[in-house]
Amino acid sequence: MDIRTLVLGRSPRRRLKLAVASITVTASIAFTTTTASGAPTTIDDANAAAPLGNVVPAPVSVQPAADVRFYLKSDSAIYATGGAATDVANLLAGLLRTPTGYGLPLKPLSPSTDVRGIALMLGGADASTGAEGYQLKVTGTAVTIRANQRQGLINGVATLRQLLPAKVDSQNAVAGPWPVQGGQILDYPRYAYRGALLDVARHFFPVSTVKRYIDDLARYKINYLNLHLIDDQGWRIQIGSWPNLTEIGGSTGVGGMMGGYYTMADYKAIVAYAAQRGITVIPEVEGPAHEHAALASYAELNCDGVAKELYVGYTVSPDGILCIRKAVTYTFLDQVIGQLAAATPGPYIAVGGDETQGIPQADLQYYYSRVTAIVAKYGKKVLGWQESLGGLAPAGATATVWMPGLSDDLVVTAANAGAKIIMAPAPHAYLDMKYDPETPSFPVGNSWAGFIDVQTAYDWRPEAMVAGVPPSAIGGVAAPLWTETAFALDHLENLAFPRLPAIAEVGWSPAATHNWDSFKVRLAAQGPRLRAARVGYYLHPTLQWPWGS
Ligand code: TNX
Repeated sequence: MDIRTLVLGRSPRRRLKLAVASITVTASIAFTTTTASGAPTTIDDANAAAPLGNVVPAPVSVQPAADVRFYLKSDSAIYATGGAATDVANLLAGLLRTPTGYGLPLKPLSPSTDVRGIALMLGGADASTGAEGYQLKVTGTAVTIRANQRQGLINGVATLRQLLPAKVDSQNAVAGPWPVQGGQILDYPRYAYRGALLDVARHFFPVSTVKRYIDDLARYKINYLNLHLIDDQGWRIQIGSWPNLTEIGGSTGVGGMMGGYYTMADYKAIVAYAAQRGITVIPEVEGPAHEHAALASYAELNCDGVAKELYVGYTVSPDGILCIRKAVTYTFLDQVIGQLAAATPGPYIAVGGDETQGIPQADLQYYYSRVTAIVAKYGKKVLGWQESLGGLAPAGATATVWMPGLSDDLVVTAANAGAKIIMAPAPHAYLDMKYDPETPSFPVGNSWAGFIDVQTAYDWRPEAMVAGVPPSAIGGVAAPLWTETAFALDHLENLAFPRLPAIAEVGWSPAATHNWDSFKVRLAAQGPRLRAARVGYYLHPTLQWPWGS
């Protein structure tokens, strides 16, 4: 597919669509006071309980009880059955104390407890909830979230936050009331892998920015974060036995800007912060391409024994390929992967493997067999990009498709032989693409995979991306945020929101609930929440954003 034709061919139609949409939005602001979903459009509505189903991603099943209301009050408590439930209760209390100004003490929960507030119960949930699902029940006196595993309680908490009025995201104490609509929700994910990727290599971002992005992701039940720690333009993780990687390789970034790196302690802090919020960090060690920063840091890693100049270009370095047949390459990878594996409780190490076109297949196979053995030695599983499927043993491998059409034969063969496939198709899921030619404004945003408006981010089916991949081989979806053109938190958030929630819904919600007309109303209702939380987002003109957005 010629990507340039696609982009140029779409733009006149898109302009027309945007023009029509902005007329509709203007009209709705002037004349409408309620939307079909009941999303708040006036100041008074913003204090109301959200309709029970007004959640992103859409839950599996919602049964509202029209006349029932729960109110969180100053004397409410948060109850938990101990252990992991108490950890999650702590997380919830931390989220609710600031906006409500209430004490919300934590109390133990037993079958005889008279609950006046919110109860988190581990165990006894419907079997359909699986490892990550939950049941949420709202009566006049209690909100009860029940799950069989910790992850399910965390997901239930993410839902409850969206059922409280939007002001629950305020950064300071605000007046109640704090109603929640009565009824029941039963919910669990369609796919076990709902990933995001943050590129901290092209431009380095401080720990505080990564934590903030983790907070943003957790709202939408994202459960994996691929931290892209290494690329041509920068090496971002301190490796004890190889200090030049960060001293030299971490000193710069795209355009020579925003160098920096994480110490192992920083990395562990990020991993722990994410884990508390239900997100498993996957460290990514690129290779054999995209390794220019390492080759600039150590002469001996180069085939000719000469260290390269640092690379600060925008695209992939043509010289960033590891010396595949040199023994020291694998001593190096063993130590890097070993140290990262020791600091990573999650099951995956991402081994990169993209943009290896031009490297002989035999070399690629040799490289992947060595790297796979190293990852396995440290007790982890490999996650690669689609090109790596030519070299990875399919059983036990997981690979991400970023460009349907690029290597479909490899993907189909591997998927049929047991590999798990994650779908992150660039024309739908690459958050670094612009929304339209002017948004975000220059210099932020790419367009090589097309412009991605909110509907394009939402309207795609993982099972239809690569013909011949059995639906059972699809492990999930991912939303990468590459940062060649993004270098501030504000850039990251305005690219990710509101498209990331769209991709999160594709990954979480049953295919049967997929409906743009319903989604766009639920998504727009996130506006006042993101605004209150001071999360940057693009007020995309095709959505009818309610009051407070
Ligand atoms: C392609 S996707 C890349 C990245 C770039 C991205 C920019 C992939 C596996 N490779 O290295 O950052 O495009 O959109």
